[in-house]
Amino acid sequence: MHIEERIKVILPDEDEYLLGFADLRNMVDEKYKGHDFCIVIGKRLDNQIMDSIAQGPNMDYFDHYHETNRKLTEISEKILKELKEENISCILIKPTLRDEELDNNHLKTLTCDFSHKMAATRAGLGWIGKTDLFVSERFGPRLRLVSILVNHPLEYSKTPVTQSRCGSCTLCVEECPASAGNGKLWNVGVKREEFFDAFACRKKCRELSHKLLNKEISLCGICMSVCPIGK
Ligand code: B12
Repeated sequence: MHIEERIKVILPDEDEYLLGFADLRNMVDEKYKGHDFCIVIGKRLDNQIMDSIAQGPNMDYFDHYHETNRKLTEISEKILKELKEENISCILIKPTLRDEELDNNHLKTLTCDFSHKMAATRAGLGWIGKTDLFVSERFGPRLRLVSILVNHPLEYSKTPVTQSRCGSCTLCVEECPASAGNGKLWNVGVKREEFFDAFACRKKCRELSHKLLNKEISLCGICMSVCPIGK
């Protein structure tokens, strides 16, 4: 069985997960050099919980966020084991980073050295929405992502998505409490700063997390909740 097929078998439930393979040659940071191919997994978020955060985050969402990260990491570790048995060198890019894992530059740029969303568009799984969320056809933005970089070419069944499919919808832009999006449609040539203010988003996420959860973290999710795709 091909490695792609063996990875599919590891995913517990097709209704809950998206799987894609991306060619990221010339797109990964120097630090990941030689690992130019990528396995991207999206885990669907619970619809009831996502519907419940249209006005801001709650404790169910907080718990679900951690549980989803845990499940994605668990599945990724099974895949890593399979890859290592095939002598394929691999690097896991975790779903998120804890504050203590962030480098000094992060707070100045709000940018990590690897974008799961970029990997997901290159894998042909979806596009970037008007408030900078990755939007898939199947689950909309209601998912969390994890990526595994490998040094082994993969078989790509889908072509990369290079432009937004949001059309004239502006719901996430209107509902964002930070007014972080300006409504411009994304394509691969458009930089985040041209359509989305990540600093305003983070500030509002922290205000809402403090007020509604009494926690010093950056949770919100209103843009994910209001998107009509995947509801
Ligand atoms: C830093 C960070 C933040 C920052 C900055 C957010 C931002 N939009 O940049 C803050 C703290 C504000 C934040 C907030 C949130 N975050 Co956050 N965050 C991250 C993190 C750790 C890094 C993102 C990053 O480096 N951004 C830098 C910019 C440049 O890259 P980008 O945003 O990923 O997207 C650009 C590229 O992908 C590019 N692109 C896409 N395809 C292609 C193809 C080519 C060829 C090229 C050249 C470029 C390109 O287009 C995008 C716009 O320019 C990621 C995890 C990760 N490692 O990816 C999670 C992540 C983006 N966050 C996530 C979530 C869910 C949230 C929140 C909803 C909070 C919450 N959990 O309740 C909010 C919503 C933010 C929003 N609307 O975007 C999810 C998004 C899921 C989704 N459906 O999109 C991620 C992917 C975590 C995960 N594992 O699922 N986050």
